[in-house]
Amino acid sequence: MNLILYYFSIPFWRAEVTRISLFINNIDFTDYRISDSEYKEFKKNGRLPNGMIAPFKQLPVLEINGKIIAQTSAIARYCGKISGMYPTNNNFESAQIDQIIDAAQDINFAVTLSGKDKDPIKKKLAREKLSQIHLPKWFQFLEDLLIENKNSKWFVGGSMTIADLAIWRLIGWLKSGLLEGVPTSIVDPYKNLVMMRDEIYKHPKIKEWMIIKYGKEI
Ligand SMILES: N[C@@H](CCC(=O)N[C@@H](CS)C(=O)NCC(=O)O)C(=O)O
Repeated sequence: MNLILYYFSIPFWRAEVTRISLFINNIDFTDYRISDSEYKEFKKNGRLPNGMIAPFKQLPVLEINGKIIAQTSAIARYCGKISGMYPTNNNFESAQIDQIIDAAQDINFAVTLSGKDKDPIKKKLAREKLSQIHLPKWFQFLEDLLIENKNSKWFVGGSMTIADLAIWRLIGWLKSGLLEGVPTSIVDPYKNLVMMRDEIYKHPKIKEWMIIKYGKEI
């Protein structure tokens, strides 16, 4: 199978959930990182470097044997299935994973919305609301789901799934300090989220990925 993932050269959850699920399970793929000039072209007409058109003119997209699939969640599920990080024979557990990935989409949307206002005062207020109300609410929901799964430190079942990878990388973004008005300590009160995150860092292939791609643990 020929797999090519197109995304920017950043460790953002939308791409990392897929890249890492493939990498740590030794599934060959091309990690195509779009350059600035390629993205300029892409913005004009949705054309990818391979000449094909992305269906929603958004990234990430995954090329599978010459055909294109878009949408983070669809791509993550596809790669989760082929890498063994998304169940193919347990509909309940797969729906449990879906609800986490959909929550990641909702959180991402709330963050993007809070940064949209051009007026710096309005943006500051939106980011305060995000940090003090919206993110704590979402983190508590996620924390409760982790507590509910008494079997393990993971969101679903007894092993790491694409749900854990997605939230781990989403949290990495939210606590990175790159988001104006969002403190780097934002996740600290949620002990189970922190434990899940720490557990991911113990995975030797994930350590290897970070060193190869980013030169350090991120
Ligand atoms: N619903 C899409 C959203 C993807 C998305 O917003 N991608 C951003 C980059 S992170 C993008 O391509 N933005 C350009 C645009 O929407 O025109 C998904 O889940 O993949």
